[in-house]
Amino acid sequence: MSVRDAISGFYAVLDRDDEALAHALVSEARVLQVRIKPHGQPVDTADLVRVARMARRICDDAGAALIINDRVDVALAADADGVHLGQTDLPIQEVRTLAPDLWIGVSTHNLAQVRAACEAGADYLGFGPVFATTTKANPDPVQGLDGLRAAITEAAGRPVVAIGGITTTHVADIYRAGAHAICAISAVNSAPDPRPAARQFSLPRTA
Ligand code: 3NM
Repeated sequence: MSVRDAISGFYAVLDRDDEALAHALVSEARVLQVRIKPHGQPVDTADLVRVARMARRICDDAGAALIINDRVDVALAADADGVHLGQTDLPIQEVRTLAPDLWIGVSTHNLAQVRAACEAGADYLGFGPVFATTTKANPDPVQGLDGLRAAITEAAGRPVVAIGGITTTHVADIYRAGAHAICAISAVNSAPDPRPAARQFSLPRTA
């Protein structure tokens, strides 16, 4: 699968060690990111690798791509397809040297960061928070749909994942803005039944 095929529609995030949740998420997504930070705190590396390998197996069965948040070492240990970097993680060039085969996604929160990530060769971008979020510790300022549209223009065709406070009421507006994918963590992972919740964030099919 190419990064462009993966970053399309619902971008799922596994935020806890929960095999049933992983199954539900990949049934509605082409990509699953492992991001486990309870209360904003990182977990033990050994635990993270165990969860990442569980996710790898489930992604393989479902034909989904696996991306690990922040940690290149864990991405390599779990044979992931990619790593997702924050603004304070290893620079893209360093990750390319260490792991030339990994896709690299970068979290961006303003146009300058979008420009820098594109110039450094990111394979895809996260952009947000589009709306207010309580999931991330110390989120950046809300960017709104106008900010998202500007980021997509700046990204010049590179896949953009909209993130931050996104609920089902925003889906049409976000795809209309030109986003390639939507990441919604609390709206899906905290739903009583995550699978139908996830389905609502998929790209609308053109008949
Ligand atoms: N990154 P929810 S916002 C992990 O702005 C993350 O880059 C963000 O969770 C960013 O869908 C965010 O529950 C949290 O708001 C997204």
